Amino acid sequence: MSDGEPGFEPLPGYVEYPAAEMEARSRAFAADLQRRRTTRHFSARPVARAVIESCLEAAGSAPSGAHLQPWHFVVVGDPALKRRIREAAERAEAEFYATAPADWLAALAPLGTDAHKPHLETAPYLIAVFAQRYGLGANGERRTHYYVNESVGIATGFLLAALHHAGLVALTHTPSPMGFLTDVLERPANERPVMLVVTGYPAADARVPALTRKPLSEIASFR
Ligand code: IYR
Repeated sequence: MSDGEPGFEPLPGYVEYPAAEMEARSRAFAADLQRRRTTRHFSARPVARAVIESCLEAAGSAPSGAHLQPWHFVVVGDPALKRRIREAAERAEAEFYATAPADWLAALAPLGTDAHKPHLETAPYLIAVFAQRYGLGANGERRTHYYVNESVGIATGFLLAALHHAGLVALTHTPSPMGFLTDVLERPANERPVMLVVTGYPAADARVPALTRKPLSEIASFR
């Protein structure tokens, strides 16, 4: 198929901003994302399900290998399920913190993390991100998925940006190992758990480590 053939359509929804407006928008967006912080301190205050749905629609707009959209998001709001996930994650993390290499633990020290994960129960929603290693056709036949890690990473980035944009905070959590999520959330064998995105309002006394970000000159070069 070439792009002049049927099956293609004119670029929908594209908006060109005047140059000055483009610059101002790019600055404002960067400044808004720079305000995003990861905190482990969540309020139990409920969040409207409609907000989470919109943020997941934003995540699902991500580009993906061959447009196969190899992701699935399980939104866990049920307190009993959150408790099971917390208990399993804390078991896994207790082992991690007891056995992780010293340099890894040293790298984590400034973040103040430990095996204690009360936020997995406090926050109103845990969004479990699953990567579909392959797809399943109507008759159960396997369909190869391409660039799965990249695609799911981009979608999860969109999700984090959307949650921030909506005014929520989020914490990415990668319990190690996290195979228990497949069992607890009853996901099929073609899916692999990638991470938990814990989200909600911040606690009134939420704290974050005093971190700085690399300046532009360190993260980018122009040739
Ligand atoms: N999974 C553990 C440890 C951990 C690892 C990294 I790399 C972090 O940036 C943060 C934590 C935990 O969640 O505590």
